[in-house]
Amino acid sequence: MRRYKQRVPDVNKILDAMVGRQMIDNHNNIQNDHIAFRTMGVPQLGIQSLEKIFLHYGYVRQDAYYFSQKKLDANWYAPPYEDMPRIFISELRVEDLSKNVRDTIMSYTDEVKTDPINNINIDSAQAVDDFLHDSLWRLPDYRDFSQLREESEYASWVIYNRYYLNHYTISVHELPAPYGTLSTFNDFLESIGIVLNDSGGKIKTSADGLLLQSSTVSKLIDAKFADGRIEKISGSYVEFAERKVLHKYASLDADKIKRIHRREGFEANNADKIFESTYSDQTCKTV
Ligand code: OOG
Ligand code: NI
Repeated sequence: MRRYKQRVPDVNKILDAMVGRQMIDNHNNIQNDHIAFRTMGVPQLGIQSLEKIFLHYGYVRQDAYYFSQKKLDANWYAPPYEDMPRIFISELRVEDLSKNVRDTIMSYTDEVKTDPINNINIDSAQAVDDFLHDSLWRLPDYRDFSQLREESEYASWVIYNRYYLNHYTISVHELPAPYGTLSTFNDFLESIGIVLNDSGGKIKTSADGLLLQSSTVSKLIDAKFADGRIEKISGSYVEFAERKVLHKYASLDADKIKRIHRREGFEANNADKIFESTYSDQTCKTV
């Protein structure tokens, strides 16, 4: 979270304003619905590699999702305890890209000879933290980055940002009235100058109407490339989720409602649009 907060100034801006409006007492008072990571889908990396960390700590793999246009696969993982965030991991289907882009990606990922998770001391939280922020492959040069971005904005994001946290997610339904719905919370966010991803509308709603999500547009970071160029590229963003109570628990008293009574999991159509929080069509709105 320390590095994520440095990369995404919106996090402290939002939390400070939430304290100011007495939604929470302090920054640690929010419920983190889930966190997300992105990976390259090559044999020694990808979901099957990164998930080992979370499986080791007791997470359990749940549904898989497929995004044909974006050429992505994803999985989500349920935590061992209720107060821990869910995990969402996606991977680029490198095999489905054009030969040129595939070759460029593999010139980087081939530097990783074997699954790196097998070489870290997975029991050490510090070792895991270091691993997530270590370089897996050489720093990209700007030409390669631009070539990837033309075909897949996800590919260019991962080649530069690697396993940096892609987003964390504030649970909006936990907040006191009137902020406990995504529509009022979004209004609050915009009133403090936060720019929201509006791909598919600012609120993405699941088919059953029970999972509502919105997200900020990713912050642009100054990226230094191997050729010495410094360019502004997409970093990470913040997400907001409202999970409504399942119909069968509609008569429960508000103070009895726990996570198990609310809509679980994710929704492919929502996710498809949330990925675009780091895509140029959205990030250009902040400059
Ligand atoms: C993940 C986008 C999907 C969700 O909650 O459905 C997502 C990403 O941008 O890597 O976060
Ligand atoms: Ni998410």
